[in-house]
Amino acid sequence: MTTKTTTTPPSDTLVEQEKQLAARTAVEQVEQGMCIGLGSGTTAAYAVKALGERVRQGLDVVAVATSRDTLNLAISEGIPMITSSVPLSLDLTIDGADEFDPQLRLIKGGGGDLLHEKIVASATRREIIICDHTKQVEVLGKFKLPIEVIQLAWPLVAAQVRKLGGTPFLRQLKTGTGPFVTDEGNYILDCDFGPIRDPQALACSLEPIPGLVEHGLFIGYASEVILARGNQIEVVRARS
Ligand code: A5P
Repeated sequence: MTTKTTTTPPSDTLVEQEKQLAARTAVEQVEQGMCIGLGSGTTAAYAVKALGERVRQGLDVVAVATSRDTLNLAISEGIPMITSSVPLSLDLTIDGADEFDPQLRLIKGGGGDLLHEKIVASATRREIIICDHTKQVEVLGKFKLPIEVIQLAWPLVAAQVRKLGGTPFLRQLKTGTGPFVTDEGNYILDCDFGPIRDPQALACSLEPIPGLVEHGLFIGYASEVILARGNQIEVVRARS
C-alpha cells in the first residue's frame, strides 16, 4: 500500500492562513497619521491584531470600530480608539465580507455587524475588503442576505421579504436560547433570495420597508478586494 503525502494544509487551516495573509497585506497600506475604520469578523480581527503590532512599533493612528468585539480587541491591542461617534471622514477602512462579485458588490453581516460596518464604510475614502478564496463568487446569493430589523417589526419585514421572493430566517443564538441581538438591540433576518442577479434592484426594493434598519448588500463601497489564495495575493478591482 502506498501512502500519499501532501504539503497542502487542511482546508480550515488554509482558509485561516489566507485570512491572515490578506489582513497583513491590507495593514501594510496604513500610513502614519491616518484615521482608520476597523471591520468586524474573523478576517478583520487578524487585521486589528496586525495593526496593533504596528502601533506598538510606533505607528501613530486613530481608529473607529464597527462592533463591540472589534472595539474590545483594538483596545487590548493598544490601538487609540475614537468612541464618541464616527468621524465625517476616514482615510481607510479594512473589513471582511461574506461574498463579493466581479463588480465588488458585497454581502456582509454574517457576524451581525452590518449596520455599523455600512455607516463606517459610508464615511471612508478607501474601503479595503480582505478575503480568503471562499468569498469570491460570480453571482451573490449563496450566502443568505442578512437584514437588520427592529425587534417588534420582524414578522412584518419577513412578510415583505417573502413578497420579494426571499425566504427569511430569524437568526438564533448559537446557544439556542433565543434570537441573536445586534449591538444596536435589533434582530437579524437571514434571507435566502437564491442567486441575486440584480443586487441594486433588490437593495432598492428592501430599503423602503418600514422596520428594516439596514441590509447586508454593500454596493459601491469597496475600493478593492485583497484576496488571498494559498500564499498568493490578488488585488481585485471592480469589473464594470
Ligand atoms: C460581520 O458582520 C461581517 O460583515 C463580516 O465582515 C463578514 O461576515 C465576514 O466575516 P468573516 O471574516 O468572519 O468571514
